Amino acid sequence: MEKTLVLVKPDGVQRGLIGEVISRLERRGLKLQAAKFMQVSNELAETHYGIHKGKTFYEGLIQYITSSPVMAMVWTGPNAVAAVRQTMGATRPTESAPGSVRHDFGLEVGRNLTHASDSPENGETEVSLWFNDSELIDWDRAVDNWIFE
Ligand code: IDP
Ligand code: MG
Repeated sequence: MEKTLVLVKPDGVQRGLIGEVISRLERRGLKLQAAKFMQVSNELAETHYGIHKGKTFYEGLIQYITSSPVMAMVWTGPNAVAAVRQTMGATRPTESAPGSVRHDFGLEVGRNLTHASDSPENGETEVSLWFNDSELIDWDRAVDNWIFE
């Protein structure tokens, strides 16, 4: 089943939105596999956002993600990547769909509250960057058959 890395970024943590984000993902039917509250190192930030190196917002992005703790999580489910990106909304809050997290809580792209992997391949890569295999819990959820076809 697809996996996706979700981060509640420092602004989401500071604003008390960890529970809100988890609640939306649980309500949707996605399944939690791992979670940790952590301070992101410069090294991890630079690896995670390596694709953006050289862009105008890169330095600010590294500063943002390392400025305060994040809640890092792995969520799984059918089409987990697309489902979570949809729940989070478009990168720019003013372009995100009403009802999405970035729409409902955000205004600026540089304070857009969450991260979610953008493809199944990047989901795998990001999950292994942020979590050890031993931290991923493969568990049976009683309602799985009522959510997963
Ligand atoms: P994503 O988080 O929706 O996948 P990306 O394009 O991968 O968006 O950008 C990574 C992160 O970099 C965004 O979530 C946002 O925090 C930040 N970012 C992207 N574009 C800008 C910008 O133009 N100004 C400031 N920050 C930006
Ligand atoms: Mg991205």
